[in-house]
Amino acid sequence: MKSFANTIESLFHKDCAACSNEELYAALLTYTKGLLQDKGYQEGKKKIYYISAEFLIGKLLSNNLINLGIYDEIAAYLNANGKSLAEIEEVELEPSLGNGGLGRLAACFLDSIATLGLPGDGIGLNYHLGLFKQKFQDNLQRETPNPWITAENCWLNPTTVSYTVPFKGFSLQSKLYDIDVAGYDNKSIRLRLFDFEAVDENMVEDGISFNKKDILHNLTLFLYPDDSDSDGQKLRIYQQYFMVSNAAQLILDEAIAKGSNLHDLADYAVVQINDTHPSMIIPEFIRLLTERGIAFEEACQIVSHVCAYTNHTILAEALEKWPSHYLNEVVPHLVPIIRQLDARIKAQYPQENVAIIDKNDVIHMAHMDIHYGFSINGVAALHTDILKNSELKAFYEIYPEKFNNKTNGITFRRWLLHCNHGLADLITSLIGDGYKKDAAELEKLLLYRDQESDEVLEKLLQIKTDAKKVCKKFILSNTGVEIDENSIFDIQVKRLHEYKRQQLNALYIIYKYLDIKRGNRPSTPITFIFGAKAAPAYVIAKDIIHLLLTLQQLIANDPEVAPYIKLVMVENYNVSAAEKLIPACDISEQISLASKEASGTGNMKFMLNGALTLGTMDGANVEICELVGQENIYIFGESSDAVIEHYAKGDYNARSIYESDARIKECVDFIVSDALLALGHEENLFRLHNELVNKDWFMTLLDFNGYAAVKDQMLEDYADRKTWAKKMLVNIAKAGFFSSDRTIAQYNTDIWKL
Ligand code: 26Q
Repeated sequence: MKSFANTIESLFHKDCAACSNEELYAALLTYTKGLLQDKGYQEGKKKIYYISAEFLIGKLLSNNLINLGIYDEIAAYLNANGKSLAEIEEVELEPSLGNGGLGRLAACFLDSIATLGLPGDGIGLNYHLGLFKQKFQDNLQRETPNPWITAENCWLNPTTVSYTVPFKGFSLQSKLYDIDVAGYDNKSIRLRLFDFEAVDENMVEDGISFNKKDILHNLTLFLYPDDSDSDGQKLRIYQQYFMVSNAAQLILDEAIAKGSNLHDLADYAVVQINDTHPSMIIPEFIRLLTERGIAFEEACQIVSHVCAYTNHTILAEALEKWPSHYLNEVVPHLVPIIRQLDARIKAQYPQENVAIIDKNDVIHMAHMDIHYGFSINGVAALHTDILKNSELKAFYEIYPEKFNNKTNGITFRRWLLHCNHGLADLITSLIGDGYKKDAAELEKLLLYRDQESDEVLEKLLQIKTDAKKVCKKFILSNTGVEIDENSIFDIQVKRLHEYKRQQLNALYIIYKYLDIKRGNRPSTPITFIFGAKAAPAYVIAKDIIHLLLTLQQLIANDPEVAPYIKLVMVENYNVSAAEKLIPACDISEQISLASKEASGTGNMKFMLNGALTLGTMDGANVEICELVGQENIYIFGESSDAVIEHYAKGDYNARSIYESDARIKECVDFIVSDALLALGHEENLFRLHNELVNKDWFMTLLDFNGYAAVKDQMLEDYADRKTWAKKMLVNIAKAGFFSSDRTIAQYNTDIWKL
């Protein structure tokens, strides 16, 4: 640790013990950045460019120390000097450059690309303000700006790379910043974030509002500004085009530098398009290639061998479609190219449902990706099946060979080694540390289940209790609420969306509340933990947050109920909060309406940390269930086939369930009971009540009884600690499949071929 001591000395002219946590963070950053650069970058003729509007990387310090193999050494050195690495980590601001699953997946993929030693770059935007910070006020969500870039002490490395990006009426000169991503025991790769100089952080007014039309000052100011109005949507197109034009120029430059004549671009570059947000890279490539003298037809061929598309959602409203006049106002030079791409398709496939431009002159970005990409993948087996057999059926019939599945994964460096040292150490003591590079080795843990090793099972339970104590501290500082580490931790953390059905969980809590009032007390106290941000313009999602916060208050104030159940809603749920919550979880809530959650990745993180899943047969839950077996997971709810049929027939009727089932009616009506109205807002609660009774688009009431029965069973099963611990062990042992190293290896074998 001499070299680290030298860094401290040269920066601050004093020794470690005399430094503040802020100074030590600065020293660690300088030291780590130096080591990352010294490692060098993965090189190769052909490179994967993972283009994404989001990279939800989270804090980087500890992860880098782990991947550099110096975490333990640094932690011990700091300890010896009376310092705590965990406390120093608090100094770092989290870069929340993503909304949720899609952005976090991109971050996990970078870790795995680097760890597997593949030449690759992530390409995105350097948003100055990440996803808004969430504050609770009067039981409502408030949004405030979320800055993460500090003048000094930041992971961004400025570069001299710069491109001109043409828009209607003006051009912008970009500036590229890099963040190094260390492979675990391997070289680094780069996350390349494009920005421009004139961004004005002072233009943010009260909350997170700002002038959406002032593109010359706001282009990279915010991650996904509220796009509920047309100015927001246009800003989004400005951002997307800025991202992909820079990306395309960079990719062509790098290929040429390695000897490409551009006709052979596919030998040098493969582009993974992360959902449709970067889809304009297809016409942009064609624009740049034709500018360089390549004929249009050949340019189409070249692009079709370079671009591959990943679909992350089956919700129709999330599939991007832009009226062509929007693109005309922002990037008019792309529109004739897209029209030509569309004309080629219409000539070959006259049916309207596969057209790029529909009869209303709206451009379907996903359709362009499917026609002009060579691979289309879903993110879990069920999701890919639904794409093939229903959502994208017409395309699957044209291009069956393009469709493939790549079940998502998570990086075990962050989601086990970093966030759960206790569990990682236990696993290492039992099966060695081969699992850190080959996650399939976790299956060796099954031996201890088969042997019914009391010692191992007890250790596992003790590690869970320890994690609950850490989580308890976090929740106290985050919310001011004190929770009981001996209670059952039931956790649902994810974006707030009706299809994810936080409202189903809330109805169960109401049922439990009423049941306790009637004298039926649970034998073990339960802590229901939520964390979720709602999109600023998503009214019902915000109403659900309001319900949860109001319920939290009601339960805490009720001495008859408070000893048995507690509800706590964590403020500003983000990656750092996830790292504290996931290791502490007993019951992992994965309760989306079957067919709606493309994969989920939180489900994998919880399983890896020894939580048992309570879930529907949706997304990757299906594969979790197959791996652990029915006896190690708690499944309920309508099947995806049945749900798809309900939608097709339009035969779901929430009101008839509400009227015919007394328990459901009682729970739903409690939302507008005097008790809740006394604490909450009439407008929000009545709107939500009305939504559930008269619409309930995501079929909450349909699954309520199944959910309540299985959850009750699960809470009862918790009491048999040994049997529960065996189930935990099986879940950990079977989690190896969900390593993003496996996912990335499959992308490489089947799609990228590096
Ligand atoms: C689209 C149009 C206009 C404005 C915003 C958007 C938009 C923004 C973000 C659409 C989608 C997203 C994010 C989607 C997302 O996070 N999907 C999740 O991807 C995960 C990784 O594959 C899956 O595990 C989740 O199931 C899926 O919901």
